[in-house]
Amino acid sequence: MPRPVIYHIPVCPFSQRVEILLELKGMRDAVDFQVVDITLPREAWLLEKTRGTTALPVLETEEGGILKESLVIMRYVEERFAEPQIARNTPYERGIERLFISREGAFGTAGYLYVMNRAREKAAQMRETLLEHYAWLDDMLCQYNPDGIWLFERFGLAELAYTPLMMRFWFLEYYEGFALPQTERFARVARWRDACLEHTAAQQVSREEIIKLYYDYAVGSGNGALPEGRQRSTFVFEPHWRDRPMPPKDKYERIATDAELGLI
Ligand SMILES: N[C@@H](CCC(=O)N[C@@H](CS)C(=O)NCC(=O)O)C(=O)O
Repeated sequence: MPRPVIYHIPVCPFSQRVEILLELKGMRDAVDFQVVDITLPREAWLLEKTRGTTALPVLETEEGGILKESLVIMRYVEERFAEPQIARNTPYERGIERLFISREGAFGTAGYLYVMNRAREKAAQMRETLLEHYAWLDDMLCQYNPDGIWLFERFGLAELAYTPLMMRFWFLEYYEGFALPQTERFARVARWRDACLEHTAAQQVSREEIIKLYYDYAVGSGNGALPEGRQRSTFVFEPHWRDRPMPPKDKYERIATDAELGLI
């Protein structure tokens, strides 16, 4: 049976959104996920499909139609495989869901800039910026479901848009010592975050994997780029991340070698 294809980079938070959605629907096999190696230049056939852009995921329909942007792909999958429906039922609740999701880009950027920062004196401000986003999420959760866990009564699109990003932010705990303050201001969002991280539909990646693969981000090199003095990216497929040691945490002091990271 022909199926839509998603070209994706393993451990990418954006394609994980679609994986979670399919898992919630019990339809993991409805889409064929094809892995692209982020450490190599994109192949010409793929660039032809995307008209030159390199960001993934990209979905290709059975008829050859191309869709980009994980939230667009998420809505396509939700509508194409309509039952069971994961989006909210009423226009008003869908509006709240969309409003909640509307900050995912700024939230993700805040966390990624923070982990990639190499100027120690800027770290406190970056932490503050990220905390402001968490505070906004807290306020939304308090407004729409103060006593519950999720934004509504179950894990839905709002949760699956943020969960992969909050999982990547394990790199902030490890490399920056970041933790949500245990105060009233963050109590509601902490409860939501903890439940999101543990949800059975969202277990495609592990903390150890993220910490090991994103070491290069922690020393300022994103998207498979090589940090100074290194020959191999922490995103290479071999050696497998399980066989590598936990990376050093001293990101402001130096860049670890390929050997130290278990990459050769
Ligand atoms: N806003 C996009 C972001 C996609 C994105 O940044 N993907 C990363 C992988 S996690 C990527 O493809 N980076 C490599 C590149 O942009 O060339 C989405 O939601 O799909």
